[in-house]
Amino acid sequence: MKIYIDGKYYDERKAMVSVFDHGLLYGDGIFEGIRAYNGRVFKLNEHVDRLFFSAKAILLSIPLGRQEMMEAIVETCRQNKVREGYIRLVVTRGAGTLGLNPNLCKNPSIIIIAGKIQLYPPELYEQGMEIVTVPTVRNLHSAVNPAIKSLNYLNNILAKIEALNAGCQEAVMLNAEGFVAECTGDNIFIVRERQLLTPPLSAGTLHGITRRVVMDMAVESGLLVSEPNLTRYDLFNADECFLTGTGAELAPVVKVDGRVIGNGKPGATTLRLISQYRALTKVSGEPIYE
Ligand code: PXG
Repeated sequence: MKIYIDGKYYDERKAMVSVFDHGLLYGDGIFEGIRAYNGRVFKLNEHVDRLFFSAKAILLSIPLGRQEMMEAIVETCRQNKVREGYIRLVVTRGAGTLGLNPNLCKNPSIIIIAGKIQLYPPELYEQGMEIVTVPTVRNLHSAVNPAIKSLNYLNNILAKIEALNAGCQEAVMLNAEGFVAECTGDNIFIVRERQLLTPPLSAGTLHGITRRVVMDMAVESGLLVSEPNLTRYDLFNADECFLTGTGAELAPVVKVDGRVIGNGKPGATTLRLISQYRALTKVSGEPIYE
């Protein structure tokens, strides 16, 4: 595999960053997880936009423009002959001193890895998954804003550990007020009386790109879509529940904290949205090979 680092391609054994990089020392940096389907990079513009918004929020100056960044991503796919896969885009603060001061890190580093995706097993999409609420609360807006896709994922990793310890693959994270925020690497939706509901961004959720696509698809197919604050009670009493994310796509949920959702099987609306989403990923995106 050839890894892009700051404009050059390195064999994966030689792709290295400094131990003084603040991305490593402090989690000071940002990232994106992007998918390629059928020789196209899905929602490339949206991912690059979100990367630049994250950068702005942490006062990180990305040494490439948006267009150059998109070209670097597509070229890294070409270098690795990727048609289907997962692209990890990372921008770190760069090498500095052992102190926190980011101003001493003169050169932010850009890393692009285009490889294979680790998917949930196919049975999970047929049978649905079980998730649990965990004790670790989602970061506050006034602390590390959850809208920033930062390299500091410890909040989510702690929640993931708690879910795995409970025998589940994903965790529902609540915010400090007790409202549902999101999962560790996915946004969450419920279907109730033909309406699609998902927590508002103000509840402490990432501006998920899959979330946006699903909301747009749902509106187009005549569903009512809204973003009210949701509680665990709303999840328990939903007709259907599913998660969205670049990796998971749409993953049906059939049990939350031991409560069976709907009839305990992936719901009709969820299944319809899954097939609509899959159809879209096959035909839409930035072509890698002209
Ligand atoms: N919430 C969080 C906290 C995320 O990290 C999503 C929601 C879904 O957003 P998108 O834009 O992908 O629809 C994410 C992103 C991985 C991986 O390796 C995936 C994410 C984060 C970190 C790693 O699969 N999901």
